[in-house]
Amino acid sequence: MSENPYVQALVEAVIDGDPEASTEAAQSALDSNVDPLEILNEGLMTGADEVGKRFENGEYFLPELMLAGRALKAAMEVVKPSLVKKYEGTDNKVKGRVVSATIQTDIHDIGKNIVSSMLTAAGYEVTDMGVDVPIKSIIDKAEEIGAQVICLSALLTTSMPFMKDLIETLKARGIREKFIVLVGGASVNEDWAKHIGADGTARNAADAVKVVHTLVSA
Ligand code: B12
Repeated sequence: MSENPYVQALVEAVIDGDPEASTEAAQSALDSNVDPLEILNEGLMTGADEVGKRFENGEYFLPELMLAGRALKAAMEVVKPSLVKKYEGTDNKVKGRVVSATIQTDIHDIGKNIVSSMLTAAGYEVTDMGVDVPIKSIIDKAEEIGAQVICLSALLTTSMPFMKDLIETLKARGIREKFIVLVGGASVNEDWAKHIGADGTARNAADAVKVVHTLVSA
């Protein structure tokens, strides 16, 4: 838990589903020189996890989840430029091509968007296909643009199996080895990544960039 009062205020603003308060808290945290990664990991994600818990407990319902989504998006707009700046390379060389998407049946995009933005800043050419993207479209796009990496996001236990289906489809088409497949999202962990035969996962966008760097340069 962050000691910074603005980061704590951000957590509260997300829990309250208040976009104005989350924007203000995120800006104040940046103005007081809090690392944007701390704002993301300990402000936005801590708030999101608490909202998730309350939803599971039956204390919150869909309207509260939607408001939390708005508060998260609003704060992310404020933090994104600083986060992205942190990852901007010094050269303009493209380090690799990435296809990123939230997998079919899932519309959560806040985490996926920040992963895409940070990979772009770090020098990758990212084709972000959006949300609820059918696995066939993701594979076709990856082939079309000659991607080295496929980044899949899923936040629902019901959408996560489509990650496995995508990998199985790559195998069936005999093209599994052409792509590094990374999976992520709140419910995804190392065990799941291993279980479905993915090449890796990461708990947050900063680690996602590190994993991509490591695997692409291996
Ligand atoms: C906001 C929210 C919503 C918003 C989403 C708005 C939007 N535009 O994205 C709305 C209201 C639309 C929504 C809808 C639903 N939601 Co919702 N939602 C959330 C909530 C509270 C926050 C998600 C979020 O944005 N987090 C903040 C971001 C920054 O974090 P993140 O997404 O995890 O991303 C980070 C990492 O995971 C990682 N990462 C993400 N993607 C990737 C990809 C790769 C390749 C890598 C390496 C890393 C990586 O990096 C990111 C940045 O650091 C979560 C709770 C939670 N703990 O996350 C529930 C949650 C995901 N939702 C849940 C549910 C149940 C639903 C609904 C089914 C509710 C309903 N009854 O309708 C619907 C499903 C809609 C659908 N078909 O997808 C459950 C899922 C439970 C489960 N295990 O299946 C959760 C976990 C809440 C809970 N605990 O019950 N939701």
